[in-house]
Amino acid sequence: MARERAAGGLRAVVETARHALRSGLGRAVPALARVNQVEGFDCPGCAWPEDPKRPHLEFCENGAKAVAHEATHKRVDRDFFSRWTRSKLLSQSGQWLEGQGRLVEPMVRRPGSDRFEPISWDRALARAGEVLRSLGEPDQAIFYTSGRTSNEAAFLYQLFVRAFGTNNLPDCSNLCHESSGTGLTGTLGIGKGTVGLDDFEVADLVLVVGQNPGSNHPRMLTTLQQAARRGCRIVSINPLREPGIARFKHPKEPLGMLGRGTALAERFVRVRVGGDVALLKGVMRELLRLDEADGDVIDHAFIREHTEGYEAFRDALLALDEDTLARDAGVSRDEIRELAEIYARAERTIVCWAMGITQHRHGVANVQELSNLLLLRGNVGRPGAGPCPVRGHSNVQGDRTMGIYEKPSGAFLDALGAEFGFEPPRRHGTSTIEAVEAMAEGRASVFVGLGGNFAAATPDTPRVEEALGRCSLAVHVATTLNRTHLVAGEETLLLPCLARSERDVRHGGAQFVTCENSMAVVQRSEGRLDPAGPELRSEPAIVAGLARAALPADTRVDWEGLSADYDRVRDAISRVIPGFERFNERVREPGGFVLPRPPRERRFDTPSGRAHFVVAPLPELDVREGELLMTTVRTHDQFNTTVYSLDDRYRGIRGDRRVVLLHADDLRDLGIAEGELVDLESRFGETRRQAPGFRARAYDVPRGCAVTYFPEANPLVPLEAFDAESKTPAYKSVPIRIRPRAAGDA
Ligand SMILES: Nc1nc2c(c(=O)[nH]1)N[C@H]1C(S)=C(S)[C@@H](COP(=O)(O)OP(=O)(O)OC[C@H]3O[C@@H](n4cnc5c(=O)[nH]c(N)nc54)[C@H](O)[C@@H]3O)O[C@H]1N2
Ligand SMILES: Nc1nc2c(c(=O)[nH]1)N[C@H]1C(S)=C(S)[C@@H](COP(=O)(O)OP(=O)(O)OC[C@H]3O[C@@H](n4cnc5c(=O)[nH]c(N)nc54)[C@H](O)[C@@H]3O)O[C@H]1N2
Ligand SMILES: [Mo]
Repeated sequence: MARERAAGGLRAVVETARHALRSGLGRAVPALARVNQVEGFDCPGCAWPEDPKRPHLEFCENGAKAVAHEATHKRVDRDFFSRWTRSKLLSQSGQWLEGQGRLVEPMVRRPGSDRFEPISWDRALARAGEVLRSLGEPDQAIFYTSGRTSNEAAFLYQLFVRAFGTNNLPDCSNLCHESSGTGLTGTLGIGKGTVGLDDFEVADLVLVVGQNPGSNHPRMLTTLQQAARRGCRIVSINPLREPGIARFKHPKEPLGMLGRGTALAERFVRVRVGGDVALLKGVMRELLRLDEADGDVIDHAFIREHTEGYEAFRDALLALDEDTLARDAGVSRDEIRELAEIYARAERTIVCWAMGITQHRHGVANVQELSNLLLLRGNVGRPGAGPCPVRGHSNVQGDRTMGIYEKPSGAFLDALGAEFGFEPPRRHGTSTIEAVEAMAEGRASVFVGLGGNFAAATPDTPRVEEALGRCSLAVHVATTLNRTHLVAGEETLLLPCLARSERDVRHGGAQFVTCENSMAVVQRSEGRLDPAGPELRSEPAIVAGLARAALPADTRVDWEGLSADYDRVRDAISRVIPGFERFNERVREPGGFVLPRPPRERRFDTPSGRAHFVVAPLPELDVREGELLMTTVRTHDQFNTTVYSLDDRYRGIRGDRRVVLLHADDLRDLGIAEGELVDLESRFGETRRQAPGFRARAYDVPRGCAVTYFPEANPLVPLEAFDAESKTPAYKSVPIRIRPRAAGDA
């Protein structure tokens, strides 16, 4: 199957239309017209910002799929559940479950029962409250959040959870950019990126590291296209030469569909999986040499004035051996030298990164090396330069800003307690990985999920499913059916909520919510479609209902009032969270407002007030003879655990997601034929995990590496393999062995 030469183009338009048709055009088309419009709703896809200068161009093929998926005409209602018991549903794939349509009424599965039955909202909420109140300790409950949740729902949720008495607020960020937050807080004193779209208008180099924007942030291609047309250089650092960032045809430009499209990345540095620290150290060592030779490469004035730790950093770097670095990076010394020269010549550099950087046991080290790289040339706090961790879910960054965090700061808790007249708990709560451990060990017995698909998104699928299954109760606030809803809890409550694209009318009238994108812009989002069913409730209303059922009646929080009129939630936010002053007023201005990011003015909120150079250790990749280092990636046709089809169009792989991609020479050395069915076995220390029945495919992957898809390969990712500081799972560096299927295995 041929790979695509350019992202976007006519094919993207065809695919969009096809997907809309599958979901029933009636609801999808008006919905698409409203995505990311000033008067519309925030795209439920990724967190890339919309360009205020191009408001009518801003939706993409994959955003359209996300909208069409929630605008489907299909319904998972009581009729559906009368036909489908839990055991029958358990044998269906995740793609099939998601494809059954929208959840439209509250359902319960009672202990010991195989059936989901309808239940009224009052009784469902009362039951959740009853079980939560019966717990000996508030820490016995886990409250997970996925990143589609609005600021308003997230704020109410963390308030409820803390008033209940715990900081057990794990979220998908723990699986995603936690390494970025932890790494950047240590180096720059801020947990998010510092650049805006305007910086892309003046940058002269953009490094795209461990990211596949063609599939996962398609609107970023428009930004890169504009930059490339002005002569800005784009370099991709990635084991794969992702076709989605090689060339781009803008689907909305009159001539964009035809021709070859704009060349985006001019250079692909094919680092080996897990080799980024070695590569970046090699580049920075070369920069020191160039500076010795020509001067003017290292920004010594910036380093003197604004940073600390430079001497120790430089000395550690000089002590490293260049050949070792090149070998660990899996690239030649010449390539390292050339990359260093490109960077040294660029006046203004932006570094973008995503999961290829964060999801390693050395995820924080990766992020800190990127920060070191920027600091060396003073590429922080001036136009056209800076770090740009590209977020995943559309409001994952906002959820964290709202306090969805297991390790909240004292200042945040003080402000929250003062606003609502209670003493929030100070003990840290569980991250996502720690939540699995707590459930597995019986320390936690209630799981509440505000969106997401915990069982499929986390590592070590069978172990996580077992841990979830040990809970006495699971409560899921969700739009569509997924595996977690089936495996969690002896008793299960399914609470169906409105989707982002749907109208939300409360007692206080029509409501809008707000989201924060990857560049810290806070904007309003107002759903316009008719709700998928009359019983659906908004996330803020459901959270308020849970709070009223679970908390003692005498709390000072006016849950009813807050969830009736989201302006009241925003007023509370404006008093609790810095940067949200006059929230209601400013968010009503077109384009919303931008949250402060002090490093833009070279102010660093670290103990010393300076940015830090960090000496990150060179990771020891634990790969033995005969093993490959596996990374797991998304295809072009999924949104995380929601799989739309079995195709991965840009990479030219169709009709199968249970594949393992490796270099043709590795295939040959292993004695495996192209297309052969193989079993995979991963190793952590001496423990092994198996996943049977993957099809081996030759692909342009660096030698010694293997690529599989998320979530099919998650049973191979060990729960214990995570970054020590950020607890981000090492989804992108798992040592595996590949074996031909034993004779007799079908
Ligand atoms: N359509 C769509 N959009 C999405 C999503 C989706 O599933 N579908 N998911 C959303 C979410 S939550 C997120 S977090 C983002 C994810 O967006 P991305 O981070 O772009 O997604 P991934 O496919 O996980 O992997 C990114 C890239 O990392 C590379 N890579 C793998 N290992 C390494 C390594 O060791 N080093 C380097 N340098 N690169 C490596 C892979 O080849 C791949 O190109 O997208 C968001 N947007
Ligand atoms: N192997 C491997 N595993 C990974 C990754 C990887 O790269 N490799 N990436 C990780 C990353 S970056 C992330 S972010 C996580 C994602 O982890 P999650 O965020 O937990 O997973 P999603 O698949 O995004 O969740 C999909 C579900 O959310 C629900 N949903 C959708 N829209 C809404 C809504 O508006 N409201 C509510 N309440 N529910 C809604 C639907 O029921 C849907 O089934 O996965 C992680 N897992
Ligand atoms: Mo993510």
